[in-house]
Formats: sequence, C-alpha cells, structure tokens
Amino acid sequence: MTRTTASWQAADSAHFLHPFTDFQSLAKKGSRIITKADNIYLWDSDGHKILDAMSGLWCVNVGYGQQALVDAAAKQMTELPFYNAFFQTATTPAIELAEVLAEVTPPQFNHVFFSGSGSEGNDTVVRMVRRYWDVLGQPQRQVIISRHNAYHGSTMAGASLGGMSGMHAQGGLPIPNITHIDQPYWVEHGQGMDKEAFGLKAARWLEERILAIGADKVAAFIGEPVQGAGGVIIPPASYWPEIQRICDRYDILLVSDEVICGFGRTGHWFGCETFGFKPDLMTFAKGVTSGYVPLGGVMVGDRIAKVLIEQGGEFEHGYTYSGHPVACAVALANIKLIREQHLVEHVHDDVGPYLAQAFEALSDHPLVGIAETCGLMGALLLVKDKAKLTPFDAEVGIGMVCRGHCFANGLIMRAVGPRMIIAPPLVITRAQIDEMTALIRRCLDLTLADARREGWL
Ligand code: PXG
Repeated sequence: MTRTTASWQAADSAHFLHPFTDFQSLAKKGSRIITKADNIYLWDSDGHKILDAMSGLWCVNVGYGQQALVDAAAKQMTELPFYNAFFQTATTPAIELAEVLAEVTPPQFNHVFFSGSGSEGNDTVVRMVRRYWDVLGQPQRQVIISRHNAYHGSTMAGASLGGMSGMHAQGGLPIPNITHIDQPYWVEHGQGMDKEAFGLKAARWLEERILAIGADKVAAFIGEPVQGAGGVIIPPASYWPEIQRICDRYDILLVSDEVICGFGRTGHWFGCETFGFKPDLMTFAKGVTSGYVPLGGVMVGDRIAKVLIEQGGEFEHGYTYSGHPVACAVALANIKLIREQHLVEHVHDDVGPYLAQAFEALSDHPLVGIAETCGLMGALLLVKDKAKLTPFDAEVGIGMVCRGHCFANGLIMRAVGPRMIIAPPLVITRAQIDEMTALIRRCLDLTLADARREGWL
C-alpha cells in the first residue's frame, strides 16, 4: 500500500528528530518528503519537480542517478560489505582510494586517514595536530585558531572549531584551547576599504591572535577556503596567501577544511588550489562520494605523516567505518566519473564562468546588493538600498521570505541571514543555469513584491 504524504509526515513527526530543527514547529508544518531524484532535479511525495541548486547538502557533485556509483556499491556489497582497517588488516577499495586520493590532491599529500563524515574528520584533525606537536616534544602547542561563522561540523570538536554562536550556546562549547578570529567578510568588516587591502587586514588578525597567545602555544589554524554554511563568504584573493605567510612564519600548521570546497566545487580539485595556499592537512567528505554513501577523512601532508610514521608509535584514534569498503568503492567510481567527464574543467572553463555572468546579470535586481560566485558556489546579498548596502531589519527575515518563494516555485536555494546561496551539482549545463537563474529572478521579484506590500523597504 502506498502511503500518503500526510501519513509520512505524521510518522516523521512522531518518531524522527531531525538535525538542526525546532522539533515542535516542524511537527506543526510537516516535512517536505523527497522521494526520488535525477540529474539536478528532485521530486517530492506529491510529485512536484524541484531544481536542487544545493546539491543535496553541498555534496551531490556528480548529480543524482549516476549508475556507475550504484553499480560500484552493489558489487562491493556483494563481494565484501564490510571489513575493518584495525588490527593490521585492509580492504582493497580502501587501499585503492588512498592511492587515488594521493593522485588527485596537491603534491604534499600522500597519506589519508579515513572517517565517516566531515565532523569526524575534523575531530581527527584536532587529535592529529596535537599529537604531532606532542611527538615533536612541544606538547604545549595545543591551541587551534579558527574563525567566527565557520562551520566545521557538529561533533564536540567539530562544533568547537566552528564559529557558530548558536551552537556554542548549547552543550558547553567550545572545548578548551580553541579560539576564533573574525571572518574575512568585507560587508561586515571592510566596507569603505579596498577589498584586497581588507583581505590582508583580515589575515593579520591571525598574526595578532598568535602573538597574543604566544606562537609556542599555537598548534594550527583551520579554515574553509570559502565559508559554505556561513553564507558562501568568498575571501579577497589577498587573504589566503597572507594566511600562508603567517603560518609559515610562526611554524603553525595550516588546515584547509575542504568538506564543501573539495572535489571540483571551486573550479579546481581543491579550494586551496583556487586560492593559492599549501595546507598541511585537508579535511574532506561530501563530494568524495557525491553523497551517495557517507565517507570523510583527512589528507595528511608529508610533514606530518613523516613525524607520525617515523616517531609517533601507535596513534590511538580511529573509527569502525574508517575506510569502509563500500564507501571507498563508491568514492573510486565517483572520482573516476569526475575525471572521465572532466567535471573540474567543466566548472573551471565553462559553467563556473557562465554562472558568474548569470549572477552578474542578477545584480541589476533592486534587492541584490552584491552578487558573487566562486566556481559553482554563489551568493546574493539581499539589501534595502543597493548603493549603501543597507540591510533589511533582522525581524523581516528577508532570506527566509525569499527561500519560501523558492520552495513554492520548485527551486532549492539556501538562505543564510540575508544571503541567498547556491551550490548546484557540477554536472549542471548552461541551459540549466539559465533555468535556475530565471527561477531565482522570479523568486526575487516575488520577495520584492512582499517587501513593497509590507513596507519593509
Ligand atoms: N566542514 C565543513 C566545511 C562543512 O560544510 C562539515 C565540516 C561537517 O561534515 P558532516 O559530514 O559531519 O556534516 C561540513 C558540513 C548547511 C550545512 O546548513 C552544511 C554542512 C552540514 C549541514 C548543514 O549549509 N556542512
């Protein structure tokens, strides 16, 4: 018997506690139930077709319905659905994936530590950087510097590294020895300044914090090349090279959280390549399997791997699913497909620049103060006054109003405060970008009509 949407919603609110959700208010409305997907489209349980401009949750890089990934999972499940990588054993997909990851990542990376998710990957980062300094006889190097409005996951360490004040307000976070500097967000901290000068200034907040703490106590700096969940905050080009210079100067490990930016999203394989820096560690998840099954991990640079291998002894850390064979088999099929279909080049040379143009065209809309993209990530800042970038009153919740119109019009776009953001599957075509931007414009018009009617302007 097929169940109705109402029956799914009733069971959902009776039993399923969703992530980052006000349970009671969702129960009143009922969830949107997604039942199938193909390419860049989803369908809900009432048969509505939706253009998924968020790639699931920043992860379905190769789009939905890729049979090669399904076949890889089925084959591996039949042959060997699980075996662990503890106790001096390994499975062939995990070994092969480690080998392939060493090929597609920047040259300093030749080793990987697998996890089940991005959050777990960042927990591994915390354990590993502290262990590294401990082995080198500098156990006092404990502090990890991150940024406000960063997102690094929802485990205790992930949420602590993240700079989301709402998350820190629940559960006694951050854990000790994690500190945050301001993000390189020009609209918030740099208006009136030249953007590149602002990028240097924002990077030097790291230097100031290092000096305030004492360089001999700082283990690492972690950042997303482009902050994703924070609202697609694209730093000025001057920012990351200066961060690199500072980390080098004080001998501080540099960690790039590539959970969103990795696997082609920014137009290179990894975001650090787009922004020109050379991390010691790189967290990945999401795009490594295009989200078809969970997998995450940390790429470990030669500098750290050498110390841990030659001097570290046993590293007392790992997960049941570190190197899960089915997840690794799917990742291998996913990376093969990204390579064979030249999806990174497709983003870099074709649809990335095309999206940039399409967003530039949207910047003529009365509500759009800033339109910016990086590869296949984009953000529109909704403002009251374009020239002055005057924000709407926070109570209006302008982003949520716009997001409501998007849902009603068959488009999934995220709202982070007043920033409307997208990160569509990398397989998107120019024609589909036109379709997406036409939907976005329609939703902006509907939001503007609301704003005029309600007197928000
Ligand atoms: N690092 C980054 C940069 C992320 O974006 C994580 C780590 C954690 O990964 P896991 O696999 O543990 O979720 C993420 C996850 C949003 C949103 O609202 C973003 C994420 C997760 C949930 C919601 O944009 N990113």
